[in-house]
Amino acid sequence: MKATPLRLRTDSADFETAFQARLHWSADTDAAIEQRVADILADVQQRGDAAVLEYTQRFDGLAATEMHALELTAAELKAAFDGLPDVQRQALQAAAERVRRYHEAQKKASGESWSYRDEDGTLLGQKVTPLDRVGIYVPGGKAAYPSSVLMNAIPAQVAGVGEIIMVVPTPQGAKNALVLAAAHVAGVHRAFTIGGAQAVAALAYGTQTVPKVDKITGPGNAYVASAKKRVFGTVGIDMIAGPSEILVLADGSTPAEWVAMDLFSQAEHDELAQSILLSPDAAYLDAVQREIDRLLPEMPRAGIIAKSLNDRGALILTRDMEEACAISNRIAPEHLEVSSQDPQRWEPLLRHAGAIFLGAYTSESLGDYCAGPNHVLPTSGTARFSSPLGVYDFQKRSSLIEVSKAGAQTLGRIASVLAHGEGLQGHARAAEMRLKD
Ligand code: HSO
Ligand code: ZN
Repeated sequence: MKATPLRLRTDSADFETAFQARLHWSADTDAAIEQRVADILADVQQRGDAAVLEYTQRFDGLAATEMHALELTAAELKAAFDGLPDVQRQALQAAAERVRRYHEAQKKASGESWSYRDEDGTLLGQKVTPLDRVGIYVPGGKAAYPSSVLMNAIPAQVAGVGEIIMVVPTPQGAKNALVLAAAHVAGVHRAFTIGGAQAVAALAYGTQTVPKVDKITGPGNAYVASAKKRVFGTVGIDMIAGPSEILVLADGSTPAEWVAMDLFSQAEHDELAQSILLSPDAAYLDAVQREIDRLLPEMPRAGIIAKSLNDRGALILTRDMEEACAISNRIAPEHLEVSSQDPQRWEPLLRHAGAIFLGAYTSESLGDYCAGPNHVLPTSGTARFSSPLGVYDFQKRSSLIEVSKAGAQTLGRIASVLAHGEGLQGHARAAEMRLKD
């Protein structure tokens, strides 16, 4: 098996066309899936638990006559944690602590209420409150990631969400001990072994047993993504994540095998994942290709890696590092590694990326598990306008206004003029009544 990412050079005449073609992919929405999801949502909305139980039996082969049988108790989550080998328990806890610390800093920096007073005593401010209840979707199949449980639940917990409800499908009843243990560590309050569009519907509308939540976060397959899109508006959602992406900017100073493995690390997630290397050093691109050839046969997921690199990967020769930075900004990758001796020099030039990993030692994979920042990141160029999942996704803001008697005079005059301009007498008079004569 061979993995040969497309070789491009920015100084060639056909670069633009080839580059655009490589970036392009279609997240085609399948009309049949859309219809099935719409039917499931309507059914769960109408029949509640009974519908969820039927779909769970049909799709996951899990028979239960009442929803409580599909609830994982706190004791069960704790038992899963206690039953892990020491190393796994410690790693999970260490990761959780680091993720918690990072999100606490995030809350301190931008997630607190604030207010100020005008000279006339009028108080203006913003009150930050956590959401009452959120649902976290955890995939159960080949992409069951305990690390994602931490990344979704911990920011919710740090935000102060009252109740965190996890759903995770367990086809044929097969539970993933690490996922349950992560739920325990991350402070999940209730958990149900349900999945798919039926779980999203249960969370969005509520059933006799599953409480209705205010927001649903977490990744899932095409059915889950479609269901999340449809219930948006009834509840909040985080984002619809596309396949993983990594872009490495390399000045040639990092061992080529490190970079080859970093490209593999995202390629192994998904055949549609995208791994791109940009460097002004042609010999270095050759060296990385040699390491790809050498290392690929060692990889258990070689098939997925090869398909991802062959279909969507690229090794791009740039004129210099500045040009590499400019191209990276155009791509706005989910993960951006600056594999350079002098990463601080390039960082100011980098504007659009979900997460930026600086220097040869900062493997993206450390960020996936335990560095601290969230690994739920904007993909497919959406880093141009959106941010990592964070404490702010589990909070909302209310404006606070307390107008003093003196303030009512100044504001009343302004409001009255503008209200008359809009032809709204009620508004104008409400303001005027508070003006002293
Ligand atoms: N890199 C993934 C997250 C993840 N990696 C979970 C390993 N486990 C997000 O793009
Ligand atoms: Zn990953």
